[in-house]
Amino acid sequence: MTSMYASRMSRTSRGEAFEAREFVTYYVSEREIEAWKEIFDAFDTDQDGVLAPRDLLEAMSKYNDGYHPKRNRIYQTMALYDKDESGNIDFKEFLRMLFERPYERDSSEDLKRVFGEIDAENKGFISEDDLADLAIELKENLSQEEIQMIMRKLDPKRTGKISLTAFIDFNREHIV
Ligand SMILES: [Ca+2]
Ligand SMILES: [Ca+2]
Repeated sequence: MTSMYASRMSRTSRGEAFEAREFVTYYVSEREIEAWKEIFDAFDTDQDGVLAPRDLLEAMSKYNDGYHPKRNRIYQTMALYDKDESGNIDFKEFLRMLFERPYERDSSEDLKRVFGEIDAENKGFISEDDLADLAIELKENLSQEEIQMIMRKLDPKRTGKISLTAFIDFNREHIV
């Protein structure tokens, strides 16, 4: 009971209340993010909002019936995804670990190609309709509201167009 309550009250590493919306991108819906946050919180055994190697070791022996994975292995895996080298994995890094796709590895060339695929009509920008088509293609059940939210992030000036530059910047800053 206590731990259920604690997970509902979960916080991010910086201490502010958790907002799933902030992590929504065009390929992960709010509902999915909430589900992953629950798993993240279950792993975060000391509930400080980040995963340290100790959390993972403890969680694994707890959920895997006493199985103790190799310590080195955990450190290695964590180092791979600890992009800001803080020594632990925050929720953003955790999502990146789950959703990293080959074409999202920070390369402008790859992102240009993805941009071109989303902008199927070669308009030179991505519109709200393009995002809606993409969501259908990826079988993500994004609501109109979620799509608009992504649109607002990528097109803060509300021009109705997402430029290639904005797209690349967004992908670098977010889960990718
Ligand atoms: Ca922790
Ligand atoms: Ca980190």
